[in-house]
Amino acid sequence: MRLSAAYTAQVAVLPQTRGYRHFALLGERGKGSERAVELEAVLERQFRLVVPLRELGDRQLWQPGWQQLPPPLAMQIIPAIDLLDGHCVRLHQGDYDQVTRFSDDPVAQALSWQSQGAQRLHLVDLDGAKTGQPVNDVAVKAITAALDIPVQLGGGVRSAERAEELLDYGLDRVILGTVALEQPELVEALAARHPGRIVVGIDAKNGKVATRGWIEESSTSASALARRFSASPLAALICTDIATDGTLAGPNLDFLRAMAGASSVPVIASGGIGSLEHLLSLLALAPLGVEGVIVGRALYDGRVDLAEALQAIGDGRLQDPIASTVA
Ligand code: AMZ
Repeated sequence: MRLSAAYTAQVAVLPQTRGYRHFALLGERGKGSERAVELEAVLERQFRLVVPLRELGDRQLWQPGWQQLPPPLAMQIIPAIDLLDGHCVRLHQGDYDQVTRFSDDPVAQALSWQSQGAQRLHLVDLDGAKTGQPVNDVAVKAITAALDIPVQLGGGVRSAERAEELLDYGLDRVILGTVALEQPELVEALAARHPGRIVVGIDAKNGKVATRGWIEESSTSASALARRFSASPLAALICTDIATDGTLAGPNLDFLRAMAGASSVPVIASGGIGSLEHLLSLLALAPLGVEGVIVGRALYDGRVDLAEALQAIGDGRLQDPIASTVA
């Protein structure tokens, strides 16, 4: 977009509009609706007005132009509901002996995250992950029916038939962990049949893939498994660092960086979020392909306020790129 020479930029700065600061425009010839159209353009969030430095000394010569801004760094924040015997729980480092129960009403909990602005919900059937059999389908179906936002589920999905049954329930995405390690070709075939709806869950203990409720450890490295799927039409890789999961100690950024580097499939980070600062620290990985983060315990115990977090790092986040891009 190029601005007509009939307009000059005024030094006065409009107070931040939709998160950006903009120069006001004065139309020297343009008046009324013509000027209003130009002003409207000024307010478009993906552009900023630039004035060549050499012209700054002489206000009459200003030839303002427009520069497209890079897309703002943002990340999807996905609240997690882990289901154990019909209740909402969190485990510490995935240990089924260290359970904190947060709610006995999973549908109410899911609706609460939705009403606080969540754009997607992450469900885990913890019984399913451990036993390979679905145990929490009543809650899963009720949540999927009650919510308007897309819902994804992992835990115990060990066959193509089961994955398709879940998609038929109305789930937006199905996550496969154990099967992705043991029968990767099954996951690839599913992804080819349902592009953008199959997710691989890579759960890593000391860099190696863990399966079956994180009870079994393999000798396959998490990044090798990520590479295995780098050309598949998967919706995402959900990458969990088991050592940090449920600890609130902060995400393992090195692990996530390695996972994002191993595959061109978008990465969703999982594990360790305990504060807004932890969420902000993930933004540095957004350009590498980390597009979302799953948050559990920190939301339940109030350390992270979902609405505040969405404003800070979500899609509609406020930021002022002028301050950070002007040299
Ligand atoms: O907390 C745990 N012990 C746990 C957990 N959260 N075990 C498995 N899972 C999740 C994985 C993945 O989303 O993060 O279950 C899913 C994998 O299940 P499966 O049955 O495909 O391996």
